[in-house]
Amino acid sequence: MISRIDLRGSLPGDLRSVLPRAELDVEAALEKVRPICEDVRHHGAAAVRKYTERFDGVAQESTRVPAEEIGKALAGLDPAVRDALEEAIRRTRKVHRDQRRTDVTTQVVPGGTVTEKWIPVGRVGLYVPGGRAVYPSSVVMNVVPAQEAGVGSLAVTSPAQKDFGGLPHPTILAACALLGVDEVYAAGGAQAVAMFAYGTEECPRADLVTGPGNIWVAAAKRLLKGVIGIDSEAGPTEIAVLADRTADPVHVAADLISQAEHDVLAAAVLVTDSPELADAVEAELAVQVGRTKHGERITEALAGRQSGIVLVDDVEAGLKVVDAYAAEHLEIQTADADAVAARVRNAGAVFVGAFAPVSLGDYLAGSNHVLPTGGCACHSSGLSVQSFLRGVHVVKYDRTALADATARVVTLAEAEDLPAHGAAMKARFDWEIPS
Ligand code: HSO
Ligand code: ZN
Repeated sequence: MISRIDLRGSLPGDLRSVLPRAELDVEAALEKVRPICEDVRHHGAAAVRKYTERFDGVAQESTRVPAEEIGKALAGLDPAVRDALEEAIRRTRKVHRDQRRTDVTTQVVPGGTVTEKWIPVGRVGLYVPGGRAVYPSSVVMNVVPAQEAGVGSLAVTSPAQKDFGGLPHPTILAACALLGVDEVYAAGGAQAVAMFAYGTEECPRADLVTGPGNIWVAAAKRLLKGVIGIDSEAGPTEIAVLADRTADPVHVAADLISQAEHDVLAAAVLVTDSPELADAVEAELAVQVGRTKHGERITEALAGRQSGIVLVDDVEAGLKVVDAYAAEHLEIQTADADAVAARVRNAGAVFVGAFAPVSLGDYLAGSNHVLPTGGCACHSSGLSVQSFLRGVHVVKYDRTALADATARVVTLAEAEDLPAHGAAMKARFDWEIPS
């Protein structure tokens, strides 16, 4: 059911090309979302509502969710879910509060300083998926870092649900209430991203949109990047497990299945130097998939070309493989997992040892679960307070410090054939270059 890739012997030079990974054709989706985005740009909320009716089957009077509906959703929330969400918020806040940055002033020369000032983004739109996936946990993962960064204006959008009177799912609304978010929209897909990018009569434009979504959301983010800031495009979930013979196949199989549960396109990859573990995990997958609720979806995900068991000679080679793969989530289940994990360079988040399954990180570790997918972990980070801040350099030089810099600036400006640059310096000194 799950394919095997045998890389024992020697590793190929272009490791990535032999590793399993789904191709997500965002480019093809671009042409479909372009007219939607244009429509929202020119016709505002009416266009958003039109596509909500077309794609979500909900006719709305307004995209904005009335405040009393948010309150009602919280009142109706299962107390156990409320308790769990509150603890998730506490832990996530604790970690993200520590990510806050302080401004740093560097004295470059006497009388000349550069301060790196961290300024929160003014207004942020947070996208929370709502198709098959209803993730109040994603509300927490988006809202908490934005709040801790000090973002002043924060709006959440989530698709309108036919079964819930055209509102977003009630647990999404309840999570917003718990986080103190009162500006919520019932809109999804490309039209929601366009709503934030261009603004409508019902929703002022935002500077940045974050949060995972389906392929239409990813395509709209790609198209509108620049009009609005984006976090990442976020493809289907991925888990890679680097394990040796000391790992428990029951745990490894359960963890692979946990992320395969998200989507038929989700990726589950085991990298191991133990053929015995590979066999045991494969047997265990069959047993556990048979018992679990979303077995069909999981079977498809595990059998897909994006999933597989990769056999390597040793943990050393395994490290090379997982670095090349750059998984969204990477579990290290080996002897001396700390030492192995310390050497990982490319992963959205690393889960170390037998007691740190990805499921913990999805909900309650305190870490963020909005992470780079599709190999983007080699250049990007997951969502954090930093995602909602801009570092602005504030430059201050006094007369003496500027005088001291003038000759060199003029030289460099002339070398670039930009004499007006040099003139702007000289103008401060009666056109004389101080020696
Ligand atoms: N594993 C998903 C996040 C999630 N899991 C939400 C459960 N709910 C992407 O990191
Ligand atoms: Zn998950």
